[in-house]
Amino acid sequence: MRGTTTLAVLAAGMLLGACGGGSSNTELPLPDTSAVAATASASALPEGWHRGVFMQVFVRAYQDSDGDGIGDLRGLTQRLDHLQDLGITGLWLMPIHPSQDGDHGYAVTDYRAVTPEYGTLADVDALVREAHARGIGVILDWVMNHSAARHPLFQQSRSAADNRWREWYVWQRQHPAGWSVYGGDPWRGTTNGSYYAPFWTEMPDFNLKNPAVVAWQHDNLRFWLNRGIDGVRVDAAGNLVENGPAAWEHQDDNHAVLAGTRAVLDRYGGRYMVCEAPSQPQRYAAADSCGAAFAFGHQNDLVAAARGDATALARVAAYPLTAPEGMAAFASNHDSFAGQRVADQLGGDTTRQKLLAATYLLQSRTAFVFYGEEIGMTGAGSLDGDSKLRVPMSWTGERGRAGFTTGTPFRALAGNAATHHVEAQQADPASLLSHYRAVIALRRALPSLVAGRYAHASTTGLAMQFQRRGGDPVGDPAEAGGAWVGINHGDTAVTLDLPGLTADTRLVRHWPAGAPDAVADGTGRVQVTLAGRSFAVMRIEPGASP
Ligand SMILES: [Ca+2]
Ligand SMILES: [Ca+2]
Repeated sequence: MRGTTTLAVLAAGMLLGACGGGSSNTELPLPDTSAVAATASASALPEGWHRGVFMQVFVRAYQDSDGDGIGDLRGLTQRLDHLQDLGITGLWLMPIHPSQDGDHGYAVTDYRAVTPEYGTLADVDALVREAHARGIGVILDWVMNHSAARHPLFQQSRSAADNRWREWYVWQRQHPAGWSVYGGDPWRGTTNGSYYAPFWTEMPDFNLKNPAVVAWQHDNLRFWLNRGIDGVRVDAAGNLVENGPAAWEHQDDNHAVLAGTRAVLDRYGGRYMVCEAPSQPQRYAAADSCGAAFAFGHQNDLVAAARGDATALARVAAYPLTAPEGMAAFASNHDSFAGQRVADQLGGDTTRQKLLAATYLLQSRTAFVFYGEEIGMTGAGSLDGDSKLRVPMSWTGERGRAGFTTGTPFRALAGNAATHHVEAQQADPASLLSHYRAVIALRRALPSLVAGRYAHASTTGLAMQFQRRGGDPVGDPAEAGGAWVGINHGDTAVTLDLPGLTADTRLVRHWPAGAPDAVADGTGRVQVTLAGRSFAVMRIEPGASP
């Protein structure tokens, strides 16, 4: 079904793209709208690879390899061992294309190229090859909703009302009235009409009702999938199609567009797609839409719970009970609307950061760590806005450079770069970095923590417990086995009754090391005591009796 739909869309796109009438302005650069056929198929990664822990990487800020002060793909490749050592099995690269913004990269000027600041296509190939060799998949940010105003397609489109690419963007001859998107007028006036650009004057929205545009974006996608890219993170998924001043977000059309994108990926196999839709994440995680989405909202509760908010903790415990399986957990990201860096929100309290990490990494099938979160990196106090969140990674205590570059960093370092960096935490078993490594290792030691059904969740004051039942690849059809997790944000010890266990169930301690195992009595009753501000993980081994 999906394949047929894609072919039909492609055919419609060729008609509109090649024979759509209108003139092109040959004084302006001509866009590359050539078709790209699928040439690669099998994934280089194991089945289900995306059920793991991703690192969200801002390439510009991760590692500079040539001393120009700007992070690049070769630098990132040099740091793959750090990521592998941490247990990371996926990378989300924020946009790597040439862009007009020169920073985050979401104002794309060429969807089939790499910004020269970051390197070359050969550097992408080398990164993917080296990542795959370490069992790490690489997904790209996918900006389907809008381009940069300087993109050749928009330069053509805005040049004249009868331009051949006019209908690739959203134009009105008369400036529409009555629109307010995120508090502003999304329409931008020109001498020959108004175009729709809700996020920034210089980021015009594509017309995704035009099948030619959708077909072209599929071509762009295949360009990267053919190179072995393992999937995409879809930017602004809630904003794809507009139907009016009261219908500019979360339109049914969005889900159809995303299902079409999903079909392009499915043609390859083993590819992952996750969507950004902050105000309706669960709808976009459905199978008829994106299939996976970031768990926006949950991150605020994770932070509030770590600060000692019992009501937020109850919401955290309950969240996975009703959320679709495709929800991808995270604690913060590159946008300040999602919150400041975790270390800033938790006042640099390492124990609170550890408990927050244990919570979302042990609750979720797929989780995303924002680069630097694993060392408690703060933002730069000297900066404002989102750039504060996107500072160079702190690798060493080197003054003014933090091991990020041999030159001058493009941006101020993290406020705590002198004290919180990888080098200082690497070999310290009590460090936050060692904690992230240990928690991710628990996911590997206990497969139910990744694949098991989330169950028996509850809170007692500031302590929460939950179980992940089944999911053991050895075979646990009755979901009798699994893992139990307890997390105590309070200062005093709490003793919890563990529900849902059968007689003589054995609880084998996996965390903390050295603590005793426990065994349920003949009625299945068992208690576990959590010290103040601590967590515990136990493997559930059913007793011999039924
Ligand atoms: Ca560089
Ligand atoms: Ca749009």
